Amino acid sequence: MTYTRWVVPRPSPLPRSLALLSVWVVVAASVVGCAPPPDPRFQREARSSEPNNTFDSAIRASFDPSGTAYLWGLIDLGDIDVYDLGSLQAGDHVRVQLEVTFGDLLPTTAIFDVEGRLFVTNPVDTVGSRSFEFSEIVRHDSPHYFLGIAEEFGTQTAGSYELIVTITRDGQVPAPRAQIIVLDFNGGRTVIDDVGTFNLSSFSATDVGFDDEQTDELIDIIYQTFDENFLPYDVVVLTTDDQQPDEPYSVIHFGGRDPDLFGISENIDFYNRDPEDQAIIFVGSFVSVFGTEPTLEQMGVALGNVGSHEAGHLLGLNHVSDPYALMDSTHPPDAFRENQDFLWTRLARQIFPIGTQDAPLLLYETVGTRP
Ligand SMILES: [Ca+2]
Ligand SMILES: [Ca+2]
Ligand SMILES: [Ca+2]
Ligand SMILES: [Ca+2]
Ligand SMILES: [Zn+2]
Repeated sequence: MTYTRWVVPRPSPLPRSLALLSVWVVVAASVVGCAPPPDPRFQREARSSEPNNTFDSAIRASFDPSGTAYLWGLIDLGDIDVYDLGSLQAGDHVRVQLEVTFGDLLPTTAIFDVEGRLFVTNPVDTVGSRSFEFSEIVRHDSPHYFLGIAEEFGTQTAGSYELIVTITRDGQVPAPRAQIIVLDFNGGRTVIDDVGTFNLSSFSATDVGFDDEQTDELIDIIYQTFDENFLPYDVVVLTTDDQQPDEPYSVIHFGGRDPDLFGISENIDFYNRDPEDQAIIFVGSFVSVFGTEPTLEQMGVALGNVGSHEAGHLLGLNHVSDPYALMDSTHPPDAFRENQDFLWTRLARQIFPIGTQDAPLLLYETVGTRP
């Protein structure tokens, strides 16, 4: 899976609206006519339950005594179904099993707290799947958690689903764990799991249109930008000039070029299960992409911010839509040569059509605060 921060063209939301009703009728009729009736255990989303497209209009999921809810519903083009899972406490374990039972629906799911802040989504390796499961441990108490289902962004698919949500109570909350991140400017053969093998040249300021003598100054600006972005969090930022740490560490490589990408990360590693994952910043992609020619300082800030963005993915953060946020994926490149930070702001529509991501909270829950 590749995660980029290239500007993604956004289709106009208007033309689809006319098609909605007819597609609903076709899918609904087909489900009634052809699909087997849902298992009687499943709580059926009735037409009268719609719109249930927001946290405020969520359908209350009913759980059996063992803590399992069986939910059945229909996603029409542009539809979102939101279920209220009720109150969850830190340490509760939530397991989601989703299966598309009819239609061409490519589903995506996300769970949010009462403030609409993202808790977890289905993992990136389930993108394009019609059946998947995932689980996660709740990090903070909330009187309501909400589970949303929608079509994957831009797929224009629809269908019915069966959703089984199982909650196991009274578990342990994993303690936040510090993370070391090494900024690697040396180049060389770089193997990134599930992504590919790259032969990167060692970093030079000439890669981004400056003089070779400015390389050390540029690296210093990149380091300072990166370190400033992670200042509140227990993330130790090193470069390949530092002694190689004994503990596990993640690596952000700076080198190479790619026709479509500024950077690529191994994963969106929710709650940082893997402390040894990697990302690449394709420095050659930063030439001739800005509205005006950047200064050396602006180029260093842009490289440091995009490096921080990829590191954010390696710590579990998703894309948002906000030019001041490091995890932004929807604004032109000029945004990331200015100061950006990890912010609580709205999710990119590509991730989920409603809700926010509180990046500072997720980072505190994942790596903790810097001592
Ligand atoms: Ca629905
Ligand atoms: Ca709905
Ligand atoms: Ca990681
Ligand atoms: Ca910043
Ligand atoms: Zn990204």
